[in-house]
Amino acid sequence: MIAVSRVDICRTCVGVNAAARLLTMANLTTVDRTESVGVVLEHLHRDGAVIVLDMLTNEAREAIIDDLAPTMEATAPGSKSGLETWQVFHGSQTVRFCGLAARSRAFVDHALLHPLLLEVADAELLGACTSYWLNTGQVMAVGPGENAQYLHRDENNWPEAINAEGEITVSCMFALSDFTKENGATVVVPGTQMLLPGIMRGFDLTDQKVAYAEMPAGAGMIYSGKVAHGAGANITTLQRYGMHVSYVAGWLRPEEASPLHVDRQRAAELPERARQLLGWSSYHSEGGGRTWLVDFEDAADLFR
Ligand SMILES: O=C(O)CCC(=O)C(=O)O
Repeated sequence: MIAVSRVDICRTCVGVNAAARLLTMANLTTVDRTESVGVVLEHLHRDGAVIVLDMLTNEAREAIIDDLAPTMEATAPGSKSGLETWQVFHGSQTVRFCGLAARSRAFVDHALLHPLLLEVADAELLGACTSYWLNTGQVMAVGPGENAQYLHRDENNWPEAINAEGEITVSCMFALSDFTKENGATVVVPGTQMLLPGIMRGFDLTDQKVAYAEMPAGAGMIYSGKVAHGAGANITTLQRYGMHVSYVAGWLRPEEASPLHVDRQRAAELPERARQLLGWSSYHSEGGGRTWLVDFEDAADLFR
């Protein structure tokens, strides 16, 4: 998840070499799902990421896996773009697909509308917007033999909108299978969320502390749009099954065009809050205009 124009910059500034991978000196904090949002935010602000156990019950996780199984089976690993930049970024052994809300009601109920994740997104994003929406819901299933992805910041999708003081995007990597250092657990560089935008050029990663988001299935890593991270290498024989969910400020264009996946009929079956997150409602700026309207009215009115 990175703007094409930033790829080369990021590769030089936070690219990871094998030596750096061995320097596992940092940790991310793991908290229970029962922990307060205040504590979750404290760790998120300090490290740029925090792992929360039991974000998904076993039942919810299995329901999502079942719903996504046909697409998982039908999707070949690797990038479909034909562009080298994206082939490198997406990874030749990684299965990726979006449109999760169209494919899985369990995704909507348990991930898109996850109460803790929405509380975190409220706290992180509502300073920069009056509402936020889904950036992307994406399967990121790292296959055996995959190389480590180069590290990047998700907010670099919107370089013109980056705000040094606050977040424009926040994410969660849900572990649909166990995440281990060996099978490609997300690599995070704690503290990099505090570096100024653009300061990463020339950044010497070997001096940094690298953490691996090792977590059991059902857990989720909530992370800042500013923290340097990327998928780890998978040296096992099994797939690491991750599911990324991110939100972005409502005045920014999301990575994924959700309403082109979730059509009006499907949207009508979903809770109102899910429809709003999926682009079936309009944006009202603070004291300013409204955008994403349908015949000058809020898109949400289509369902009233
Ligand atoms: O799969 C992961 O652990 C992270 C992948 C990632 O950050 C991305 O593709 O944008």
